[in-house]
Amino acid sequence: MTLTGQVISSKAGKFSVKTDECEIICSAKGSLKIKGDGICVGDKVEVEGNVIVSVFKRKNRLYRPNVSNVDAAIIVAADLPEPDFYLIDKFISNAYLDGIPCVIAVNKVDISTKTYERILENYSTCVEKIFSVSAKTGEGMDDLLLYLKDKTCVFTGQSAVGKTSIVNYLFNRDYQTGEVSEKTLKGRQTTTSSRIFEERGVKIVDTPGFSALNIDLLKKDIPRSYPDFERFSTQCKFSDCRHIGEPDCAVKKAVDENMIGKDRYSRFLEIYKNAKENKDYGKKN
Ligand SMILES: Nc1nc2c(ncn2[C@@H]2O[C@H](COP(=O)(O)OP(=O)(O)O)[C@@H](O)[C@H]2O)c(=O)[nH]1
Ligand SMILES: [Mg+2]
Ligand SMILES: [Zn+2]
Repeated sequence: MTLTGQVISSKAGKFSVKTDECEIICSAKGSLKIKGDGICVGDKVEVEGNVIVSVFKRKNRLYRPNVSNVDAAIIVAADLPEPDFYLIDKFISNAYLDGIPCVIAVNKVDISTKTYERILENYSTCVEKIFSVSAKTGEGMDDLLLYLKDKTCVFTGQSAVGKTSIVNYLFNRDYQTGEVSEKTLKGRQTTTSSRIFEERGVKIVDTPGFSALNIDLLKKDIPRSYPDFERFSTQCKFSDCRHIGEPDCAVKKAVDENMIGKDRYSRFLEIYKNAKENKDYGKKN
């Protein structure tokens, strides 16, 4: 008998597949594993016994983190650990290239709203929406929940910003969370693999999040990976303008006229300068 379901988590070559009736731990048919793209959390699959025998065509696929069939990515940020704007920039670019809309949820606003204000300044024109929330007090959660309703959203962001805490709050659960180390002020990685949680029409993919090491873009892709540059870049003199100093660059002009943030643009130049020419990283987690 063949069942259909969705991969809700994966670990060490085993996949949890949720069907209408039950959850089955599966392995994958050999030919699926070697097909290059593999199987990822979010995939809709066909199962025979305990074996995934086929993967349905994906609506989309995000590589960092590795998930498919999502409606949006929620970037979670907070005061602590301090936000890394380079990471957020790169994440937005990656998602944009993969065709996935982004929103930002600034968590821990019970401590301070400083990060929320900085995120508003930097990203208002880059993402669909910016929420201010607290998993501790529940502030802002109604608005976030309204957005999440009837969607599948992947939560991403630095460790310890509170991704799992938000899932716990929304679903009234008690999944394991981590601490921000007092010594390094960096987060500990508590969530070690991605997993889909589902309740009342809300599907959230909780992930271990990203770090500087596992999110990178190719140099050639960067100039067209900025959603907020798009409405200007069509007017650049050269259709392949990289916006790094070419004549009659409409993006640079927009920066001079404060239509694009100066900080966002200077980080863009830095990211471009440091990007790799060639793909020497694997497209997996
Ligand atoms: N003050 C405050 N602390 C929070 C909030 N959300 C999470 N935390 C704390 O931040 C730490 C990391 O949370 P966790 O959910 O594991 O972060 P994750 O790594 O992004 O999943 C934990 O100690 C939480 O108690 C919040 O809204 N306010
Ligand atoms: Mg977590
Ligand atoms: Zn340009």
